[in-house]
Amino acid sequence: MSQPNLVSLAVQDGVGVITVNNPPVNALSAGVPEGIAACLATAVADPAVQAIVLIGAGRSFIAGADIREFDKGRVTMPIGDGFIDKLDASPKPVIAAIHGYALGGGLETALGCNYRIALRSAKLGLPEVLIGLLPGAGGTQRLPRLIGPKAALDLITTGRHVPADEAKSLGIVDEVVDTDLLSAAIAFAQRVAALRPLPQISANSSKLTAEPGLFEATRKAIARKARNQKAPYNCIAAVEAACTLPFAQGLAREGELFRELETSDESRALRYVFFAEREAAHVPGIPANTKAPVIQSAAVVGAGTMGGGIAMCFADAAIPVKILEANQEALDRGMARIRANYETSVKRGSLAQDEMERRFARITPVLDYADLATADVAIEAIFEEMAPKQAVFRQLDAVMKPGALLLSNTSALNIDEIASVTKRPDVVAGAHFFSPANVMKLLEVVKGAATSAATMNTVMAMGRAIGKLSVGCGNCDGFLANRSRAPFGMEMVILLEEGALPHQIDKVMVEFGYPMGPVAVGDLAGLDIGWAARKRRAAADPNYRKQPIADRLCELGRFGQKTGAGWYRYEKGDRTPHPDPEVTAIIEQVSAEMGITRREISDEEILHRLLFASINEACKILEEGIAYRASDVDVMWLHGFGFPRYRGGLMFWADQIGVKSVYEQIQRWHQLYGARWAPSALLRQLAERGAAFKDAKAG
Ligand code: T1G
Repeated sequence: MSQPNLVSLAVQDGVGVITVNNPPVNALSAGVPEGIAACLATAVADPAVQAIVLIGAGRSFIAGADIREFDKGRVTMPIGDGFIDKLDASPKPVIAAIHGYALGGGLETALGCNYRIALRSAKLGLPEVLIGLLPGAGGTQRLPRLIGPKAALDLITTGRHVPADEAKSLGIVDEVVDTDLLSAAIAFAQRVAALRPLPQISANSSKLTAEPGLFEATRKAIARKARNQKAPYNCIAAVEAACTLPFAQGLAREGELFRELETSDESRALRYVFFAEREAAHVPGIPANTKAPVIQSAAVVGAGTMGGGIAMCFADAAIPVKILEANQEALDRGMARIRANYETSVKRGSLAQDEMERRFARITPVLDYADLATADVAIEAIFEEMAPKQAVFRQLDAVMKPGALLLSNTSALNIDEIASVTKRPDVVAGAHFFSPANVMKLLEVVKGAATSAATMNTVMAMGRAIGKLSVGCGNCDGFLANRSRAPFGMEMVILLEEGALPHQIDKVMVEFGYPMGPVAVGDLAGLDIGWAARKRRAAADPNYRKQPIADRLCELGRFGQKTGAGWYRYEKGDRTPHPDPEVTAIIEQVSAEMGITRREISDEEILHRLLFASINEACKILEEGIAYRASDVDVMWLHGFGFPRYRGGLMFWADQIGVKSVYEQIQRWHQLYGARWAPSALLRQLAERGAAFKDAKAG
């Protein structure tokens, strides 16, 4: 059923202009495909119309099918009752005029047109694989016909957005203009109005010759990244069908392969993540789209690994940044590390030399706090101890201009305690970057008791401006991320004492989808860092639960990859972890000393004990209002701890198992192991209500 306000037709100088107006991104929601088909029929029937232009109102062409409608089962294929085939069959030339985004069903719509003209700033692509689908409206059949199977496979299996100029060089668009897209499209339409035959991608198979072994090679190339996933392989199979079947049969095969994915757990999880990442931008109590002052300049205190990475984030976003250290030697070391990081990117070809120089030049090393005074934001990134951090904040409070934000990169310490040494706690907040700060996308934005809503809003926006995914939360020991992850770490220690071995735990988590096992990650990060932190905690808290196995390894100088041995043994110059019988002996020795009789532990017990422990803690964090919504926990675990994206995140995955089953299992472990498994009140309530974790909100 078409809705006039969604799609309209106006005739201008013999050209029928069909405009899609479905903000915010002109998705092909119900009524849009039908509206396009109706306007097309009118334009075709109108003798005054020689050619037709399809354009989007507002900020974009069409950004694809309406992803929300998939979960409501409202998307039927062929999408919009085959409106794209009607465009393809039009007796009058149809020109797609593209600005903003032409993605998924949007690009497929444009491929159904005879010509495509784009604004230079436009982005085009078929990103369906990123939400566990494939281009199901003819994209896998038309794009290979237009640009060849190899280039089409690249776009379809990566889901990457292609800038207009590259789209032109690939042959996807016919013309790129810099301004006034509509006039250019109408002029283009008038130029081609009489040209016949009309170029029809579906009728042209001249480019469909695939080089031998292309599809097999592509399957091999994606194997590591596409582990446990189906969509990337169905994408390849669909393009293969384009090269082996006539168009109509290829379309039918595409439809079959699409339907295999539409209701898959993988796609439901990835669609959930799509919206969870956007929802995370909203902090309760701050209306969406509340304007935030733009950060024009920044300052970082501490040029260590984190400080240097944070400074690079600002420089990469073209924001000048000053970085301060206590002495020249430390400052030089910090700047040298930053330059080395950039040089690695240049060597890898992911950064041009001149762009590197531009970015490095935006970072100014200083020794005097007074040099930081005019910056819009100052971020403290020194080692994790309260007193030195408070000393930094006293200095910043003394020198920074009024209105400047004072942020701490602490990953766990109390923001209120830090803010308490300043006269402006309302502009103090946590900005917890994840290591390496210039690579990891997550920014945990921590609201202290006195932090103002305006400060929260500005820091959230600052994170997006430097390419981060900002997720807000309240203040507690370890905030949302590390506090929810800590029980996972503790359960891992206890499982090793009870009977598991490092390679067994890592095998379980890698098979589950993690890029690397948690034990091996410890060796990568360096076991000495955790050892130092444990010694500090044990000194401060006599009841602190010791980790005798890890301590024993460190006492033997086994700090991980950097010493060639940790939980695993490493060959010189090789990062491959090799199980080490010496470690097994140490583990068995410690178990014996602890009076533990080691037992066989199943892979499922390992997986569930590690993740259920954190699910229970995440529920406590939600009920305390520290986390604003369950999906924020998921976004943090995906972008902070490498949780496999196609599983949706910790809480979404738990919902697949079911709250009741998770609760009952935790109750059994509570009986068996005591207080550390005491179920959270929220978990019990959700189980009793038969509710899902995704419905869990703060407080
Ligand atoms: N469906 C529904 N809502 C969408 C949407 C879509 N396709 N795209 C964006 N939105 C909403 C989004 O939730 C947010 O809402 C607002 O628009 C702005 O988005 C048949 C099966 C276009 C690059 O995968 O990648 O076509 O939070 O915050 O950063 O083969 O949105 O404001 O309420 O992301 O400027 C394929 C998905 C679909 C593209 C803009 N298309 N969108 O990014 O804004 S499947 C996609 C994006 C398909 C066919 C198949 C990005 C963007 P709210 P935003 P942005």
